[in-house]
Amino acid sequence: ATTTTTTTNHVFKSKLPDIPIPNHLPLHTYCFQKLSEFSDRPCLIVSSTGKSYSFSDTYLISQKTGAGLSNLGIKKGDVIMILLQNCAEFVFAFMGASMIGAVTTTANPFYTAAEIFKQFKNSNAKLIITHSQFVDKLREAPADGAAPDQNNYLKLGEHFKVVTVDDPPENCLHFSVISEANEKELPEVVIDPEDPVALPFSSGTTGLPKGVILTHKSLITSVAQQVDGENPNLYLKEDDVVLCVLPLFHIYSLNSVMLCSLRAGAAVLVMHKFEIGTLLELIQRYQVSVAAVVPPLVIALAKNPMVAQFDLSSIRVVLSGAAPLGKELEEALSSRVPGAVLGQGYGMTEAGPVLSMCLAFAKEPLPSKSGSCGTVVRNAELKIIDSETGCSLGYNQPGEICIRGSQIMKGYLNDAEATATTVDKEGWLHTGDVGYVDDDEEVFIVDRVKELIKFKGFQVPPAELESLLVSHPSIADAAVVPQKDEAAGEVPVAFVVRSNGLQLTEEAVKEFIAKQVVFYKRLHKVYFVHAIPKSPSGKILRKDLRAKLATPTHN
Ligand code: 4UW
Repeated sequence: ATTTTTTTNHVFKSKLPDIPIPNHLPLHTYCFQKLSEFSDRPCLIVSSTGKSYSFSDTYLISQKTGAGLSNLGIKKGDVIMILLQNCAEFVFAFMGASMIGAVTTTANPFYTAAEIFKQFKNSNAKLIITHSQFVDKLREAPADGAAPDQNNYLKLGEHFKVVTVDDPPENCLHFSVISEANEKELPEVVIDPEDPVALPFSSGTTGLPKGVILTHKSLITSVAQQVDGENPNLYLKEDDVVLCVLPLFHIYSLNSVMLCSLRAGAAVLVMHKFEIGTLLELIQRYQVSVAAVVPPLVIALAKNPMVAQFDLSSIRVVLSGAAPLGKELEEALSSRVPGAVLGQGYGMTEAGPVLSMCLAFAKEPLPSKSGSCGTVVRNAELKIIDSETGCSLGYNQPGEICIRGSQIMKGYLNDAEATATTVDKEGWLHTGDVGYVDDDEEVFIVDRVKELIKFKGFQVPPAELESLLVSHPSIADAAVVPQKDEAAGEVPVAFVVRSNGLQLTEEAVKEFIAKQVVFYKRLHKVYFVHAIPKSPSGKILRKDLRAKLATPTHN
């Protein structure tokens, strides 16, 4: 049934009652608040070695790491960069930094040197924690985007420190230097709930990646919205084993896997990288009960023939998010894990990140429909606005999704303008996603009006690729848009205007980009055109280009 009434101020709330949230605490205090209830239970299980850390181990090593960071000169408000694949040290470093009031910016270790240093400089980080295999990229990085010259380099060991979790190469320190410090030397710091603790990067609705300031208050609120209360929305138990295969450098895994499990007392099975055979074997061996996944992983679990050889019956919850999950896929997966509840969460880095979560995951579960992204989290408000009028819409009417609550970001780092266009004066965060809320309060996402391209849930900011493209001497203008793709959801493709004749080939353009960006930002197709369609104000008409891709005659 479609309701057509337009309510001028329709605000959607969770079906679960609001709860008290102790968001006056520092994040680490909140996460380890119930430590005594499960101090000897496994907290982190490292799948590659089988090593397990209890909650008290994890707490103690985090304290030591905090003290160690402080010994290296990291102070309250300083930023460290975690450039790690999933490992226990990620957790120790993040929590240790929180304990001394420092801020963690997380980045993908497969980024190119240019991508890493852009974020490193932008966030004014002081130290990088990584694996030795990535250190070569970190040597002699140009101090700005300009052409390198002798006086223009940041030198490893001189201008910044590098800590490796394995054998340290020259001029690097081993992680034990920080993690084996004396926890009694942990400096006493006063942390305000509004102090930043995490600084993930996101391009948001437009432009280049920006630092998203998430405070102690934001992250506590978001975790509590998921796992706190008599009837938690995402019910995690002490005997749960939560799969951590999604990268912790992305906010989804950082928040909904790591922080939520720490708070709730569930064990986290840390997987260094994704490989389907290993994953299946580990699920069986460690009796994984909660699997946080993204749609490409759902494809693997639903379709890979190897799945039949393993016992996946321990899985009781499959949580998918970060990109749209098709109904057919959801149903295909259900037949593989018939005992599990399947559902989605909907997140956005800037939203702290969770906006909505499937209520079938609750302690007292409520029914949910296939294709829905769940219901808005508790202690928050969601509205759907008409993009033309800005008025809020009622049930079943699609419009831009907006969210308000203590969990959302404080703002973008050093970018008041982008902050003001994303979070309005009344505190509503505008997501750039188009969706509606149905009669049962379930959120359905139908489109994206922002520029962002998502490759397997990873962010691909078109503006970043466009600025690289126009830096090519033979390119006059360029636009990058998403093209639908079965395996990745979306892939970036470019429309390019050549500046001097026809010499420049598609291959050359692809290669030019490929050597400057991480694998998932590579162009899958280049279309040469005479002009890029633009609005009178000079904005690329992305909708027109997307429409062009949908028709067979666009070349
Ligand atoms: N369906 C369709 C979805 C969905 C979606 C996100 O990289 P970011 O900034 O952030 C994320 C965070 C995802 C997330 C965090 C915590 C969590 O519990 C959870 O539930 C499983 C998911 O992806 O990208 C944000 C953009 O990604 C799209 C949407 O466009 C959003 O603005 N997106 N989730 N379920 N699209």
